[in-house]
Amino acid sequence: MFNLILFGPPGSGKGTQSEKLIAKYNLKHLSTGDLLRSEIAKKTTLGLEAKKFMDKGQLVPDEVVIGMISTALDQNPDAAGFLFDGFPRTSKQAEALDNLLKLKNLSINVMLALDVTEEELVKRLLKRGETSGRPDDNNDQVIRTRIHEYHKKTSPVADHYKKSNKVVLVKGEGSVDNIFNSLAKEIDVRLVKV
Ligand code: B4P
Repeated sequence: MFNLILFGPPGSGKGTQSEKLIAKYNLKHLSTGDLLRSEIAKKTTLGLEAKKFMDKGQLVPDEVVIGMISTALDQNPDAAGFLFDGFPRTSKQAEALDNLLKLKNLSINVMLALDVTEEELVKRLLKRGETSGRPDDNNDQVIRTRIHEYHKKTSPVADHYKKSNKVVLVKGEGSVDNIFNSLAKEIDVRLVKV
């Protein structure tokens, strides 16, 4: 089993690259952003609560997303591996993920971290906001809050996995295909060792 975290700030290409990676490597895609947006669309209690945070560009409370991932792991016992997209986003979530995987005798194989400048992130998100209908994409201030949350709460997650030498930085600017090839190269060298 191969378990991968695709890491990076908002707008770095996690969702974009995840779609291509799951197709090539037959991994189960677990995107907390997508899971939360689906709860919002269904107007569940969890979704309505999460929306309050997401619309402001803030992270949703840890317990909510950890619970969602725990359920998703249990629901996919036969997966060939997982691609975690947008999770973990805090040190507490990283510890919880390690523990949940350990209970199943699993672990993270690698964290691929997309490196993109802030100027490019804001440009991409504002552009997506023109068509996505996502309230967190079409406001410059909300986008800046998301990037601030990333620096304050999410970037320490990379330090957590650096301790076990699992982090690889990948240039996240350029064509989608070139970035995909760089990511695939890093996965391929690790897959032969599994
Ligand atoms: P997410 O859904 O995870 O989304 P994201 O960070 O905005 O974007 P992503 O990185 O996937 O987007 P992509 O670059 O692919 O989070 C949304 C919100 O949910 C968070 O702010 C938070 O409130 C909440 N949340 C989610 N997970 C959470 C957690 N674990 N804990 C707490 N809260 C959580 O796409 C961006 C744009 O760039 C697209 O338009 C794309 O087309 C474009 N793009 C991609 N690659 C490009 C390239 N190479 N060149 C040019 N443009 C490119």
